[in-house]
Amino acid sequence: SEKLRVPESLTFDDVLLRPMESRVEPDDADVSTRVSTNVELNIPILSAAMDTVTESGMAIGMAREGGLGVLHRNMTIEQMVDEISHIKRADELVIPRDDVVTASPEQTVSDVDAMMEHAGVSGAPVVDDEDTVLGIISGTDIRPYLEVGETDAVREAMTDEVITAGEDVTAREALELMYDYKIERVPIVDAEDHLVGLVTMQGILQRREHENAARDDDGALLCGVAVGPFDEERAVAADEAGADVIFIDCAHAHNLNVIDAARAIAENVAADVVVGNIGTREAAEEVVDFADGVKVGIGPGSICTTRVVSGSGMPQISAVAEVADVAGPQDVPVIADGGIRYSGDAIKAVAAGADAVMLGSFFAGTDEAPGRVITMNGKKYKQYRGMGSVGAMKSGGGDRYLKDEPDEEEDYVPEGVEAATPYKGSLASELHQLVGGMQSGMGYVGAETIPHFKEKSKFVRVSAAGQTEGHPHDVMITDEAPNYSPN
Ligand code: RVP
Repeated sequence: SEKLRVPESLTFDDVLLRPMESRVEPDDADVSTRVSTNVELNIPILSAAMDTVTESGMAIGMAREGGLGVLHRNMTIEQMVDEISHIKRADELVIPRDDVVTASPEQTVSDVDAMMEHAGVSGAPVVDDEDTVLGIISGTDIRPYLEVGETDAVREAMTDEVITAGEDVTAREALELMYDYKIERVPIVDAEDHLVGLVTMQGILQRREHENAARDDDGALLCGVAVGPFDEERAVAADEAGADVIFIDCAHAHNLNVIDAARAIAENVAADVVVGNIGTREAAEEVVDFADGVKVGIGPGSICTTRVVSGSGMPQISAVAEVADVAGPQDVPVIADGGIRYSGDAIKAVAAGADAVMLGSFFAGTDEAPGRVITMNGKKYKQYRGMGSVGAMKSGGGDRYLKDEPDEEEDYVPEGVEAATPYKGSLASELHQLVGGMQSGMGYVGAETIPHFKEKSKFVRVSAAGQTEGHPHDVMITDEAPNYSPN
């Protein structure tokens, strides 16, 4: 039958990168990339828009390492706006006035000590009712209570020859002041000496530590946000709050109602708009004319049951390759979303045509993911659930999979499961392994940049026997490797 003449489609384990002549050392491989038309990253990695993966803590961690976190949408618009501003302000040079903890000259020393401890700061500008800076008080001025009594006024204990700077101060100038005067914080004042902000040594050092961070033109960390296709209000709010990339978050973006709604959102926001998920050439053709990026993945996710429940899906390597065939020539970046277990899978997705990859389970076990560590049988885990699972849909994410939410729990037809994933520690060490493995793949292919790698790399087909050969075999692993665990 004609019906049974079906094209073959492939996924990660079906292929390997063909090793090629190379002079590229993995460390020298440049992994910077574009995630959407106007947004560049220093590593080609995104964390998934899932309520057990990406809130502001993860997004800050991802951007500091050069990638991008995409905030999930199981939260109110107000919470989303707060989360965006938290990310945007995380690495700010000048802490704005409203966020600066200040003391008043009449407060007692013990009172201000308690206040600073509560706020987690070790010093505070002292201001009068008009916000004029009178001095600065720090832990060392008061902590030992050597020269001042607990009930003395701050006025007695503070340093009143305070070094301040103007609003246009640069990090270098602030640092010079700190070294010259042996101080750790510089209040920022306007022409009338009114407090408008604060620069701290800790803040400057933190920025220096993350040289590879993904930042916007103002130096703030990049931030991605997921919105439902029919939630233009959320998209506009995210845009106004400073989101750099808005992800239209849908399990089947080739739904033409979704495409119409996504197009309207793209016309009404300044941020880049990435449309997904899709998995075919035909779907790509519908969106490349207005999307700033496309996201690929129908059913590859570790917690996803879409293929089992609906009988529909596209093995991920084929899906990425099909979409890239259409998006590549239009210069629209492609993101491969879901199914990545190892760094090798990530770089195979790039070889298939992706500019960046998105992962959920890989990051759900890190400290930066929301949720607490649970212990089962003496092993540590964190919760990880599909956004199409009953639990996640009940907390508001249902319209990724359904248009109308049912009233009764048994009325849900979930396309995801609720699970646990091994606890992994810090995001930075996970990313180190992931990016290092991808660079290693670029070394085997002899490509120094992601665009060159995409063009040059070739696949070989792997049989079931070849698959077995590729994993550790005929041995018992005695020490766990940081980047490998048997499935
Ligand atoms: P993985 O990295 O394999 O854990 O996959 C994460 C991806 O799975 C997400 O970015 C999303 O596209 C998809 N997902 C999220 N929830 C569900 C579901 O419930 N089916 N799928």
